[in-house]
Amino acid sequence: MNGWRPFGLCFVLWLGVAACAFAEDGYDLWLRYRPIEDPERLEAVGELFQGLLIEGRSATLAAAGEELRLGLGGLLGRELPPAERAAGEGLLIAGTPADSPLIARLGLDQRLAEVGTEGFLIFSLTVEGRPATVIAANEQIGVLYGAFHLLRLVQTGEELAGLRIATAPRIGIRMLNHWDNVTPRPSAGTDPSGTVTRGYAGASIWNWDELPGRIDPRMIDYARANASLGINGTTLNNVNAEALSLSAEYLAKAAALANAFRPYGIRVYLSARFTAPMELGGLKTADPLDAGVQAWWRAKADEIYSLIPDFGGFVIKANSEGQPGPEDYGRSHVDGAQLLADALAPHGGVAIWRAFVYDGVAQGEGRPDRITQSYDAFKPHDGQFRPNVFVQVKSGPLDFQPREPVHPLFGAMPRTPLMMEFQITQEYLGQSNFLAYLGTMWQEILSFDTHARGAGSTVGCVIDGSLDGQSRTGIAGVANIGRDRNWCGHLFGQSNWYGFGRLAWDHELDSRVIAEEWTRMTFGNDPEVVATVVGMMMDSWEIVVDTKTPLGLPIMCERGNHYVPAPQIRQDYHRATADAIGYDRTRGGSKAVDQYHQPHADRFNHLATCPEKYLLWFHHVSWDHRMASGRTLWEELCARYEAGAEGAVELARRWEGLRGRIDDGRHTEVAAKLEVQQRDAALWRDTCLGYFQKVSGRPLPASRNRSIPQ
Ligand code: GCW
Repeated sequence: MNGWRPFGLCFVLWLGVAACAFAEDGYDLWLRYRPIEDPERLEAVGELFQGLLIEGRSATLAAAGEELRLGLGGLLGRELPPAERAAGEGLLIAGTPADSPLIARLGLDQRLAEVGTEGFLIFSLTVEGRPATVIAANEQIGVLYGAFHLLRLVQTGEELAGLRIATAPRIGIRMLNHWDNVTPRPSAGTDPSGTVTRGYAGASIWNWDELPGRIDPRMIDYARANASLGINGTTLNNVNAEALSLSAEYLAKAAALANAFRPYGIRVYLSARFTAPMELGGLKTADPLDAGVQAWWRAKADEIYSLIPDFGGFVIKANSEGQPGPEDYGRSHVDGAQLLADALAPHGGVAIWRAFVYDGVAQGEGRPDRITQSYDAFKPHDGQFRPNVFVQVKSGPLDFQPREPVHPLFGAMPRTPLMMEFQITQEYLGQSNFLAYLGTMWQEILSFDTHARGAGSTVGCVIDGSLDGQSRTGIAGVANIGRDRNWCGHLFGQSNWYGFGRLAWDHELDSRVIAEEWTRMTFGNDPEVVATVVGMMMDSWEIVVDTKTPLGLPIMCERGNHYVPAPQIRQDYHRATADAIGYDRTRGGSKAVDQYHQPHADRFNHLATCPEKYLLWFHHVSWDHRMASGRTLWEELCARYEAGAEGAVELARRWEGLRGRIDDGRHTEVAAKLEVQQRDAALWRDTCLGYFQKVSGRPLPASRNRSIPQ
C-alpha cells in the first residue's frame, strides 16, 4: 500500500509537467516555435543552423539575435550557439554592411539597393568553405524582419536550401489603430485599465496606470508580433479622442511605450482631439485659423518630439459622429488638416485625416444617402492638402459591413495620398464569437480594379502610390487586440491581425497562402489539420456575410450593440416593403453609382449587370425578381440566411473532426466559440427571415421545417 504513493505522486507530477509543456492558450500567437516533428526535416534544418553570427550592436540587432535563438532553439530543441562555438558547419549570418564586415565583403550593394530601408535579402551561399544562410539588409530593422521571415520558412516547412529571397514592403506606413480609451474605468482599482471601443478581447493592453515606470513584458511580445509582420506603426488611442492623451502626464507614458517599441521598428502615433487647445490649453477657441490655436499645436508638437523623437503623427476624426472639428468654426477639413500638418511638419510627422464623415446617424426618407457623403466631402479637396497629410479612407463607403463595395474615393483623389483603413476587429462580423477570416475580404478589396486610370487601377495600386505616383503611402487596421490571454478573444481572430500585417507588406499576397502560413505556424504542419483549417478559414467570411448581410444588405443590427439582429429598426437601410427590398442608389435614386468610374458606374446602375453580391446595396428590387440561380429574390434571400446558419454548423463539424490532432486547450476553446456561432447564426436567420416574411407576405420555403418565431 505504501509503495504506490511516491509513484503515484511522481506520475501526477509528471503528468502536470507534460501538460504544462504542451498546454497552449494562444498567448504565443504564430510565434510558438514548437519542435519540428519530422526527424528528417529536423536533421536537415539542424545542419543548416549550427551557429549564429550577428556582427554589430544595437537594440534592434539584439532583438533579431534573441528571436533567432528563441525561435530556432525551440524549433530545433537545442541551443543555437554563437558561430565560434558551432558544433558543425552550417552558419546563420545576419546583419547590415555597415555593422558587419563579413556582410560588407559579400558585395551585395546592387541587390540591397532593390530592397530599400525596410526590406531584406535571405540567401544561401558558401562562406569561407562553410554552408551559410545570410540575412542581409540596408538597415537594422530589415535584419529583424528578415529574421522573422526565416523563422516563418522554418515553421511552415518550406525548403531552406538554395534560398534567394529579396523582399521589401510596398506600402510605407503599416499600422494598427487602437480604439483604446485612455480614461481609466470608473471601477479603477479593481480594473484600472481603459476600455476598448469595439474591442471584444478584454480591456486595453496599455497599462496606463503603471506607465511610464513599468513596461509590461506583454508590450515586448506585442512589438515582436507586429515586427514579425512588418507592422511599423501603432496609434495608441481611440479616434474618438480624449484631450488627456496629449497631456504631459500621458505623453510621458506614450514615450515609455515608444521607447519599448523602437527597437522593433514601431513608431507611436496618437489620435488628436481637435479641441485639445481649449481643454488642455484653456484657449477660448480651437479655430484652425486662429494664431493662438496654431501656436498651441506647434508647441504641443515640439513637446511631443522632445519626448518621442520619432513620433509618427496624429490621426484625426473630425466632424464625425459628434467629434469636434474645423467645421464647428466654419472652416473646412483642409483647414483642419493643415493646422496639425504644419505643427508636425518641422519634425517630419504626418497628419492622418479620416474621411469617415456623414451628417448624423439617421437615414430617413428625404435625407441624403449616408454612403455618398464621404466622397462628396473630400473629393473636391483633392490637391489642396499639405504634403504631409494623408486622407484615411475606410475600405467601404458605409461602415465596415461584412461586405461593401469598395469606397469610391479610391482612385478619385489622384493628388492626395490615401491611406486604407481596414477593420480587423469584427464589429459587424460576429465580434469575438464568430470565426471570420478576413484575408479573403481584404483581397477582394485590394484587388478591386477601380478603372480610375483605365484597366489595372486596383485599390492596391492606389494605396501603394504606384497609380498616381504618390511617394507617401499607408495602410491602417483597427486592432482586435485586448488583454485576453489569447490577445484577440477568438483564437482565429489572430489570423486577422496576421493577415492584415502580411497584406500591408505585400497587398498582392494571396489570402489562401496567408491562411496556410498562419495555420501552420499556429497549429503545426499536420496535413489534415492544415487542409481542414485553411478550408474553414477560406469559407468563413462568406458564411458570415450570408448570416448577417446577404446580397448587399447593410447594417441589420441593433443601434448600439452591433452583434444582435434587428432588421425591424433598420428600414432606412434595407427599405423592405410588401413589394420589394433594397436601397435605390441608381441614377433614379441616390445616384451613388456615379461616384464610381466606368464601367462600374453603368454596371452597378443596371439591375441586369449589377453583381448579385451588391444587389440590394444599389437596387430596390421586387421580391419576385429572378436571380441567377433561378430562384426568386425572396427564395434566394431565404437560401442565403439558411446558408449562413448551416455554414456555422458545418464549421463546427469540420473543427470537431480535428479533435485529438490539436491540443485540447485550444481545440476546446474554439469549439465553444463555434457553438455560440451556431446558436447566434440561427438567431440571425430566424429573426431576419421572420421579419422579412411578415413584410413581404411571402411564404417561407418548404425546405424549412422549423417554425420561425413571429
Ligand atoms: O464603426 C463605427 C463604430 C464607432 C467608431 C466609428 C469610427 C470609433 O461603430 O464606434 O468610432 O465607426 O470609425 O469612427
